[in-house]
Amino acid sequence: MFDKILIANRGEIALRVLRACRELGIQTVAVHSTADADAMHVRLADESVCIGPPPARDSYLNIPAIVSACEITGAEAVHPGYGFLSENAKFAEILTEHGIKFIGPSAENIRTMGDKIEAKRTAKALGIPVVPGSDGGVSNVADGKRIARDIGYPVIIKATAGGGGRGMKVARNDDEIEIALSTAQTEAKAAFGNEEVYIEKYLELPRHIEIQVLGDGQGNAVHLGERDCSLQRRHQKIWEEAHSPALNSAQRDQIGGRVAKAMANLSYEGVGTIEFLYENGEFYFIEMNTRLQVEHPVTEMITGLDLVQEQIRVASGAKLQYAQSDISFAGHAIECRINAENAKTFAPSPGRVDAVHFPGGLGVRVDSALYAGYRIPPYYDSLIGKLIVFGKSRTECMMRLKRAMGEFVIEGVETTIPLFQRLLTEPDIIDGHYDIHWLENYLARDV
Ligand code: MV4
Repeated sequence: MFDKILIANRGEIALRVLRACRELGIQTVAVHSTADADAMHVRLADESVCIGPPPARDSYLNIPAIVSACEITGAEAVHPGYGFLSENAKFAEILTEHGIKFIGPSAENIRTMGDKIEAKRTAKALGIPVVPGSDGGVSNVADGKRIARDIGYPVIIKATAGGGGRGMKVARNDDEIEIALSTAQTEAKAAFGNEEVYIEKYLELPRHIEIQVLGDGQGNAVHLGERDCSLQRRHQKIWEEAHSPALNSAQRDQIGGRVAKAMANLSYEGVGTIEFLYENGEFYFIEMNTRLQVEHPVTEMITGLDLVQEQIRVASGAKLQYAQSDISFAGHAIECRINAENAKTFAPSPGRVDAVHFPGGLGVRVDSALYAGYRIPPYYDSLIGKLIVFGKSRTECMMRLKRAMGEFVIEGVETTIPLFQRLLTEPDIIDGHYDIHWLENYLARDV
């Protein structure tokens, strides 16, 4: 096991990793920008190193500064958290070259899944059901029309280097292909420096359901069930739950089993998430995330596993301690993302947090690095905490969530808490009847 880990992140996830390290008896090194000198993760870590000015590219994305921080402190491994360098294959390679362990999958696996066409090819070859579409990139209108007619309209055009929804264009007939293709290519070039795009059948009303996996890089892998992340606004998830209200255990076992087998065949190391669109009882692979995710706690609540400790164990060379039959699911968990934003306009609301009181009690977990007097800097994303609630059933979980949300006090900045207060009275939310477009439709009629 490692003696010392450097945490290349900030905010609640830096704290989350720090807690896992402390329980394992591992020393921690925090890194921070000048804007984060007073951050909680810096205060709680055993050591800290300032790695640059506030803009992320100069600090949290500054690879030489992070490698230097490892060398100065003698950290043997780096946990990247989520975002920032967590899916940067080059970073994983550079750490390896310096004899530092990247806590995560191989650079090769990261690179494959970062190329959305390669990811689909790999998934398909491993027996995972994918959305019907072009087998590779599409560069001209004639090919675009031929493929679209083949799979049937409507279709969606996506960037090969994309992900997270940027640069996607829907086409509903031959006439729309030309403009959709050229717009998608232009946006892909501008956003990712790569104009390659591909075509898929457009699914009109799916849910977003993702499967959590854990592998040891030695050919063993298990699935840890699914999360339903359909409630999103502009491709930002706000509410995640495990299990999905739409699945039964037979469906879960089937898709989970397939995914676990595929990851075992890849010799995948660490945690990963296979994202699907789910419509009319069928799963369609869209992307894989090769990192820990914001919403990992709902999986922890229903499995009892500490996913960050599992990441660290397999990174240190340990074999998986569990076969699939050792994994069991109990109860229901929901996570609400608390952002420092106006609950109606979603305008960021940085500034001083004057008072904080977190909810507690049975089945309530708050992952947050907030404290009274903390100044939320304007440079980073607006997530300031996550309320995660567990119950024996979804009904109990919802009752508890309502109770806990009512206890939350954050004064001095605006937060998304009022949005959740309203959502918790909506019949569709109470019943679990929602799809990927539900929230935007709700906001369009309500605001
Ligand atoms: C799709 C789709 C419909 N059909 N692909 C958006 C983000 C990216 N990860 C994939 N996305 C979508 N891909 C096909 N073939 C609809 C979306 C989509 C979406 C997906 C998940 C959650 C919210 C969404 C909101 C709008 C569009």
